[in-house]
Amino acid sequence: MALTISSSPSPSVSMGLIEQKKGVKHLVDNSKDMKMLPAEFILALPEAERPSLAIHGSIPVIDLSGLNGSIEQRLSTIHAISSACAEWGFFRVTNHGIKSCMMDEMVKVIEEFFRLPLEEKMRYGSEDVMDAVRYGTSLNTTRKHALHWRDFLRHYGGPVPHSYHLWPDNPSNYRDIAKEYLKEVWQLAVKIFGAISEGLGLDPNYIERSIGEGTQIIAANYFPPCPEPNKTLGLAAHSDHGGLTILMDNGIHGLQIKHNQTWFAVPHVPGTFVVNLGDYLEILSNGRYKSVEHRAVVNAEKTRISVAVGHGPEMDAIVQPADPLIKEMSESKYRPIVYKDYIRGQQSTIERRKSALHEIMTSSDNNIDD
Ligand SMILES: O=C(O)CCC(=O)C(=O)O
Repeated sequence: MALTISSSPSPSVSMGLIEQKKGVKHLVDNSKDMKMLPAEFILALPEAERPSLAIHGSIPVIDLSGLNGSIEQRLSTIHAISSACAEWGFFRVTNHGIKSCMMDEMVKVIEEFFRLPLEEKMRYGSEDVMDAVRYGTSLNTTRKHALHWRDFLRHYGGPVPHSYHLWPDNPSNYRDIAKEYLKEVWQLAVKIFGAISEGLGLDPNYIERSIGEGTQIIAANYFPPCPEPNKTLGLAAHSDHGGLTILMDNGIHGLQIKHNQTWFAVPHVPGTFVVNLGDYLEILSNGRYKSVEHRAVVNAEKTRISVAVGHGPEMDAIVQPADPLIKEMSESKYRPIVYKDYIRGQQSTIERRKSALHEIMTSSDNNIDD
């Protein structure tokens, strides 16, 4: 079907639902002279929330080699992680043990996937947020709200990836590369979970035990160049539902995080990962640590690719604060909820931000997040 996008500078250009579902890469590839953003993508962003107004800042940097060093180095690294979790909810890790060539290979195969013909990617098209493998676009195309300038591929991973046989088989090396990458990233998450457990005064294996078999979800995001990047977003402000997300990108800037009510642009640093806390850790820590709102902005010149891997408990786990922390604070600040119900609720909200988390808070006083 022909696109209804016109190159005329009319603010009313708009797309049909079928065209929307084909995604933004398809849209850009088929509208060479697009000067204006189609109306569906224009987000009502308050002036202070405009992507270009973010402050350039730096998040804490943690050298993870300290966790394998002397007792003093280990304790000082745990202390640094604990402070970063309490103050920022975001930090960058260096000396994490994953080779740069493996990171590069993963980004490359993701890029090859998105460059496949649309019909090939559409084999994985799905709007059910719980499906094992999903290719899609925006945040939720079934809802009547402004679209986001992003296509994505998502699937489960895990130390023993049960859905491996469903992962994309084109590019032909995708499964092998993703399996190896996700295994290493899982081990990294477990290592950081251990340090966070200790920093919370819990047994070092506390979080690892709480997640059981665990859930690992990869979200590979593709953000093509956008004609009016200041009017839309690649991904709206949201917190992640899991415990820890481990993120890298292809070197093109785009991640912004909300800290002290201000948007900060997080620069790309080659060979490092950006790690952030999700809602599961806010709940488990009984609010001592906060999950942090973040978003992806787009740009007019270059395609950005980001690869976010989230780690949380197994789907049927009951998510609730750790017992020792409830005792310490004499209250539980969050109502228990089954993890998969939490995900379903969070993924179907229109106003993402931290609205799903606010729903399970026991006191409205807790709604101040950062
Ligand atoms: O692209 C980014 O930097 C952020 C990605 C992200 O937040 C997500 O996939 O949930």
